[in-house]
Amino acid sequence: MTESSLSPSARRVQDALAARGFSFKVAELPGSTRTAKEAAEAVGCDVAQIAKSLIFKGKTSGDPLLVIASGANRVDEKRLRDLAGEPIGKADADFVRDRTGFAIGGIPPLGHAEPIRAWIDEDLLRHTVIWAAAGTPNSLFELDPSELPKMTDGEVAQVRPG
Ligand code: 5CA
Repeated sequence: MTESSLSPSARRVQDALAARGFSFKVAELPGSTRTAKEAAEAVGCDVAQIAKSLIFKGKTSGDPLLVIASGANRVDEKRLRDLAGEPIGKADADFVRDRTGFAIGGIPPLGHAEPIRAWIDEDLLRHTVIWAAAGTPNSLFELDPSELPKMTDGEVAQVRPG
């Protein structure tokens, strides 16, 4: 598939990558990548190599908080509370769409409607390559996880329980 045929949301992610100086290429796939499991099946990798971009809500600030988590991990909200320095609430689908510009199932790690504070799951950095959502429920891009801090202005942290 050529770049010019990307859907508008995937195109925004491709443009955001280019604007930050990355040459990673967004691919729109024939099958669903809506969940980490489906994304892993679509590219033939381990689910731990899928970067889930999860939006939470800071209860005091009302701001979105982004956690880029390994597909194998659950996010410990107490850890996120400590990292963020405020109580954490769930983000509903409308909040996610309003603040990121993308719908759940395709939230990318960059290219959002506004800058979003981000934390990066340290477990993602164990891999040489990972895949992240690219704005739609059937698009991904392959990346070197060591580029995530520069890509998101995020901080590497333990986000899983334990
Ligand atoms: N494209 C795949 C692989 S990158 C993907 O986006 N996976 S995901 O796990 O990051 O996105 C699904 C996540 O959205 C779920 O883990 C869950 O945290 C969140 N989610 C799903 N449904 C809702 C909902 N109704 N309200 C708020 N968050 C939701």
